[in-house]
Amino acid sequence: MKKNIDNYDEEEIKLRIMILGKRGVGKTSIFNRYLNNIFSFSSLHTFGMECYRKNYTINSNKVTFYFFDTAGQEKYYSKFTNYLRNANGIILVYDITKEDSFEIIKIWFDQLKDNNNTNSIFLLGNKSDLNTKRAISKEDGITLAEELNCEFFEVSALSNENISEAIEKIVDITYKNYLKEKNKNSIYIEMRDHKKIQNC
Ligand SMILES: Nc1nc2c(ncn2[C@@H]2O[C@H](COP(=O)(O)OP(=O)(O)OP(=O)(O)O)[C@@H](O)[C@H]2O)c(=O)[nH]1
Ligand SMILES: [Mg+2]
Repeated sequence: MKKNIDNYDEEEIKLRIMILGKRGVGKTSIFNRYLNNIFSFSSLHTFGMECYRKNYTINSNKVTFYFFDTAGQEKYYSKFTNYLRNANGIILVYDITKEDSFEIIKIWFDQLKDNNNTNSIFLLGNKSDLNTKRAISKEDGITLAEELNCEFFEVSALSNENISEAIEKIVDITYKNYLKEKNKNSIYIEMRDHKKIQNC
């Protein structure tokens, strides 16, 4: 069977996506809606981290995605550093009715960049159903996403607006970026090997 650069079978591509955001912005609800099509007004706070798995077939390749749902409570943040380093994609979520959840995104983005050089970073404004209580305009979301150079989506776990569209685009982009990175690495290895032979 054909092996990829990490010596895994081609079929065994496994990618990790982490979701981060302040307490109560709706991280767990977004995954619950996407993976199980359920929503609860009494969603419980996440403790530490939970992981969900979903299999995809993308361009005839089998890809398993692991979604890491993190707790928004600050005492857990330091524990995520190692996971962040290994994440292939990162989703930053804010609540469109809570200014503080939006303000903190930029700070987290800068910290993220110290731990992970992935280009697969996404910005999600959740609770778009609460339009009358909106504190962050859609334009502000778009502007921040442009500044951070990432894709932006407004979603609602409650009404299911844009949930699967956003997550599936995130999955697709993360996979494509992973392939780009992998190809870059194999070209580098080929060039290195070539040089070695020349020097012999
Ligand atoms: N109106 C509305 N409420 C939402 C939406 N998504 C989540 N909620 C509510 O917001 C609250 C928090 O949702 P969670 O999904 O538990 O939030 P979380 O980000 O996982 O919170 P932590 O695990 O504590 O970090 C719950 O009461 C949800 O019912 C949404 O799209 N619209
Ligand atoms: Mg949660």
